[in-house]
Amino acid sequence: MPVAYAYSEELIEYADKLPSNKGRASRVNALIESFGLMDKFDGIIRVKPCTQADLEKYHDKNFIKFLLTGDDGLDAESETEGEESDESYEGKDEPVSKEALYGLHYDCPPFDGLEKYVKLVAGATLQCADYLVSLLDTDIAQNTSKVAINWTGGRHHAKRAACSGFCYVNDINLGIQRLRTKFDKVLYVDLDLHHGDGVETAFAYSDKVKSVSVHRYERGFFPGTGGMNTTSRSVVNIPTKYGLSDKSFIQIFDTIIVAEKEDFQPDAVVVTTGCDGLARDELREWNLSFSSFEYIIDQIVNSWKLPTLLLGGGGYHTLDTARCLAICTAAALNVPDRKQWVEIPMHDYFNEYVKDNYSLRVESHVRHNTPDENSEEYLKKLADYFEHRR
Ligand code: TV7
Ligand code: CA
Ligand code: ZN
Repeated sequence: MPVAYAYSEELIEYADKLPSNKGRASRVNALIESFGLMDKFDGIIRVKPCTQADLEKYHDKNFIKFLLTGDDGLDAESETEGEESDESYEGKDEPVSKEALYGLHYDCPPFDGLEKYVKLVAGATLQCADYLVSLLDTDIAQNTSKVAINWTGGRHHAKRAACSGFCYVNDINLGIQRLRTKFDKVLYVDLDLHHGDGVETAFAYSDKVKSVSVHRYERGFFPGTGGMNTTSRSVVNIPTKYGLSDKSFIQIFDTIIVAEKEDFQPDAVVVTTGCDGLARDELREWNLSFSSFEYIIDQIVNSWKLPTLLLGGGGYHTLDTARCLAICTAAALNVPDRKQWVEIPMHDYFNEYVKDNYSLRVESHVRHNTPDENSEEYLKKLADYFEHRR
């Protein structure tokens, strides 16, 4: 069961600088190491930065130039509303800053090391895709799992010419494009709490990429897209309400997501494993434990057995995200003794786990007093809607 893991000291060093997830990459990686999983991988993908040209395969050239250097080389006038005549703005037109134009503010501020960060994170996903592309047809035909993992990837909100929602470049779209050089049909599954709008937009008109996102959906909830009726042939949006439980998440997977996969018959799969739906996440929206992620990753990897690219995503309780992704890694590797793991092994960040008595399994921390607003009737309504569409 070949499972490859994207890693380099540089990747972890720079991924750690992401303002929304400072220090997360090193904690995730160190926990995976501490469970002895490094020796179980079929290969370690030694991640190197990708090139500017690689990023331009999906992104706008001027946007990338600005992101990497702080200057897009264009005359500011041509990007403000300067195209229209001045009179139409009655003399009070505010020039739009380049930062605002490219979304490089608020949720996505520039930071030290940004250029290296985007080249490494996108490079990691591209190298993972290359690993799957270079599998021999005889390997692919084998009845075994075939996986590449980049837990620093999964930047699903980034657009062709703009950063959005903590995402600077869309490594997922680059990875899907690369996979498509060998695999005809690619299924994208987005388990992050938020709607995978950047991936949906990129492939909305392609019959070869089907994008399935389950997410929190409510007026005012970021990014605001992904309603059920925005579903089309290659886009499946599964909107959910507050307090989603493991039982409901698994039910959505077993009914809707599995059926959409059967219908599409993909040749490869890409998964965004955002952990911001966990019960103790800062965002406090869904109410999930690690066990639903473990179950879903195990099903996708070890039951579907298609070439699979596993990516990260959100996750704002750093130590629970590390726990969850370590368990998902063990599930992908099909490590049977993971069921017996109860304690955090001694490692560099061991002391940070003191609050939970150094325990791994903190499943009991689901919010027991929080109702799952996704009622049986609501889940039935969703399942019926998608079934009738197929
Ligand atoms: C994939 N929610 C990314 C999810 C991106 C969510 C948002 C914040 C947030 C930003 C902060 C901050 C925050 C505690 C939470 C409408 C706004 C409101 C910026 C201040 N604390 C992923 C993006 C989402 C920034 N954005 O899917 C600095 O929460 O709701 C919004 C947009 C306008 C901009 N302002 C927030 O998980 C990786 N942001 C603290 C400091
Ligand atoms: Ca999602
Ligand atoms: Zn998210």
